[in-house]
Amino acid sequence: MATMSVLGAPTETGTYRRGCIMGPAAYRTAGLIESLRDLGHVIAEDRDLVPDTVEIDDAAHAPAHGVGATAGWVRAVRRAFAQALARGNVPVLLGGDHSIAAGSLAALMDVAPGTHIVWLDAHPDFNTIETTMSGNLHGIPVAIASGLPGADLIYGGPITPLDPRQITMIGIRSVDPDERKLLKSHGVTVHDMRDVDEFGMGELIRRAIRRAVEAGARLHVSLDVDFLDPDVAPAVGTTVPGGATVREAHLAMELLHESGLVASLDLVELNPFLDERGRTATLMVDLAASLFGRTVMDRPTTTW
Ligand code: 6HN
Ligand code: MN
Ligand code: MN
Repeated sequence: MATMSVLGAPTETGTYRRGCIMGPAAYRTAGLIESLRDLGHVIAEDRDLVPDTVEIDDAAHAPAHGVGATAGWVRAVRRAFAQALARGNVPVLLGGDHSIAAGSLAALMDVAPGTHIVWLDAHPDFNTIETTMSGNLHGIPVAIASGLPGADLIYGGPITPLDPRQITMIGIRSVDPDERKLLKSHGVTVHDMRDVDEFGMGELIRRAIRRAVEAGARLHVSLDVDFLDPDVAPAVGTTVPGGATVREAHLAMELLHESGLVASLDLVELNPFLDERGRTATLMVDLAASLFGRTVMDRPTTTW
């Protein structure tokens, strides 16, 4: 059983569409805290963070927008997430848009630098402040945590960069042209939906687990709502058809749990304003419960 720090980061400055600010409240309404407690975990803290005040001239970084506000969130998240890790807690970060993962990833490199990242998303979020075409900073967290352009600006100081070879992305189906080049040149392992179709979700997750086992690394999971197919998870601004099914997502979570390596989680991009009677928030809570130990039946111990 784990001791957990549930950290809400109700931000939407990294996106173009309002509503993610309601994310943390929707997860709690959908029963996140009770679900984790029912599994035997201890919730040591459950609170929403307050962003730092950061003055940045947004106009100087166009088309990027909301730069100062996003930097303020990223810095506050980095500090709180690092503090939770340093206490030995499992941080569960509730977004908010995906820009806040720049904070959780940097915190991991501050406290547990060998950690491998399992990035479950329709998008790689590997644009830099220079390649972003939309200007939405939820498209840059992985790149800036890896020290690419935008890192100094957003973090306001040095970071220990993430080695992109520590990352496995699964579910990818929307990549920008410059982003594609960066992913290749930096050696990120990207499993697009074609890989999911061809090899199966279970095999791809097992590969990520085996890589972590070989490296002696723990795992951080970053779960973007749009990893899921929009038919089952409509509450997200950046829907892309052809995503993971409910069963594929649960299999991913259950295997990751069985690895015994998961030490932290981001739940991001939920936009409750776009939900249908809370079904997406409820599904995300069910997935988090699977990741932290809920099973239908007990299972024998798996070897990788
Ligand atoms: N997300 N690549 C697009 C952009 O605007 O840079 C989409 C980003 C989506 C962000 O998945 O969190
Ligand atoms: Mn994302
Ligand atoms: Mn996405």
